Amino acid sequence: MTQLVLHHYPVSPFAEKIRLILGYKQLPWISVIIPNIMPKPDVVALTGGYRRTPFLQIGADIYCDTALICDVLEQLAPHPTLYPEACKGEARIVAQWADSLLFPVAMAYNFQPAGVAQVFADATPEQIKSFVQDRAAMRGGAPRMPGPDAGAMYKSYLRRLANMLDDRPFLLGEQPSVADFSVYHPLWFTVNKTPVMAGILDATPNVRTWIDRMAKLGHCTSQDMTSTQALALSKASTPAPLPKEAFQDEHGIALGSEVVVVAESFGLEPTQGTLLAATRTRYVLRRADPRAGIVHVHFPRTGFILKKAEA
Ligand SMILES: N[C@@H](CCC(=O)N[C@@H](CS)C(=O)NCC(=O)O)C(=O)O
Repeated sequence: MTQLVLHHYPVSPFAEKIRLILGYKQLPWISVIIPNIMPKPDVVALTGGYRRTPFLQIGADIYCDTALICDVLEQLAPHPTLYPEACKGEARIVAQWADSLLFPVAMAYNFQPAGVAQVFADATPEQIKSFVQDRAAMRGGAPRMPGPDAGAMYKSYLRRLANMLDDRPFLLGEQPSVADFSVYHPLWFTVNKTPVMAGILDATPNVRTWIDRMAKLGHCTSQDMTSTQALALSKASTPAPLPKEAFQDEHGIALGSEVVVVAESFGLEPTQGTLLAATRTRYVLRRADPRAGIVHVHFPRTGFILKKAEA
């Protein structure tokens, strides 16, 4: 039985996307709680640099980015599907819209002073300062969208979602798809982590009902593991056979080259390793770490940049 180890922390919206998919697919999982700001030495030992949350570990294979994690979970457990045949293109497109456009708007709205006070109710001023500095560095110093502008955009987005839900229980039909999980996670944050901001949903009651419908999918069951145990698991494991799909060379970089993969935005910590596979949809890098052993780190092509490592 494949052991699915999710590295995450409770308030992470993108982690909630994956926790709920594990619930939908009824896949039991192992929970490793990771820090929400740098430094993350045990994370980086496994990923080689990538620091975003969540990532999935299966033995000595590390899967970065929730879009790729969705594909991995779909391969392991195709039913119920995240990509219903009738809407598989729309499902991925709406999911990408939600992860890249709805999410930052919702979070800029949620992180207005009243929401911040709720999220950080138990934090010290130093912890709040460290969090703010960490996220500003992740954005490359770019300011967060102003709250009132984010609020106006969030309202428009919620109206569009309400229109989609007028005549169906889920965004694209009778069953949930990956689109529902990507739209859900920022709204989950509004309702559950910054409830003082949740009045914005009053104008779209069918979105509220849909949130409740999604929440009922649950998280299946999980067991705790420490990050030290996760590193030992990786070291004791052998990476899975490589994907069989053909090599797709877009860069003039041969397999076996030393490369660097970095996200195209937000969290630009590079992962360096040997390029083992570059399929239509993903890269696989091999790296060696004293604590994690030989690890294969997987990235989706979408949202990531591949370069030859500097000699
Ligand atoms: N495109 C990424 C986005 C992940 C992301 O931005 N996650 C946030 C947390 S919800 C993050 O990494 N924050 C910084 C951190 O946890 O260190 C994905 O789909 O996995």
